[in-house]
Amino acid sequence: MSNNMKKTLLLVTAGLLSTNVLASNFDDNQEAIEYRKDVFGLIAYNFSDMKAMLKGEKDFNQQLFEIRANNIKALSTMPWEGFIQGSDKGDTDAKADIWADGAEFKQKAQTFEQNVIKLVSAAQSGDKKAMKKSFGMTGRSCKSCHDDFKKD
Ligand code: ASC
Repeated sequence: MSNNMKKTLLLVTAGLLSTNVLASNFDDNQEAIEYRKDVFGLIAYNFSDMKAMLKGEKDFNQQLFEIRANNIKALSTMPWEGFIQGSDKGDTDAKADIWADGAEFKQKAQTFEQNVIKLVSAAQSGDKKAMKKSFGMTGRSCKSCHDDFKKD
């Protein structure tokens, strides 16, 4: 493979990491807002349950922990489709900066996706220390985006 082909392949792969925000079929802002809130809600449920297991607030169950990590991986690429142009208007905590500062938002979304991939590997390793580390990194990537782009 030529260097140019390798470069193209790399760029295409990087592009696929995040769902293309242009491809959506929502009827209006509110439908898009509800869609992304539903996805975030499922991510939050799965993440909180993992947190409870890591902190010993719930019994640690290796199989369930892996399922939770995989659920979040599947969900991690899904919210972005809901951020259609203009959907800072409606029942949402999304800041208009998301659209004004799209590259930064996309970067944070990709960092989250990448951390979640590492979280799945850590979960599969069965190594609690690795799980805690990846879990912390993932949580920080949630927070970093919320700090900039979510109204509190
Ligand atoms: C959660 C949740 C978030 C993140 C964030 C991590 O469980 O609902 O928004 O973790 O608090 O810092």
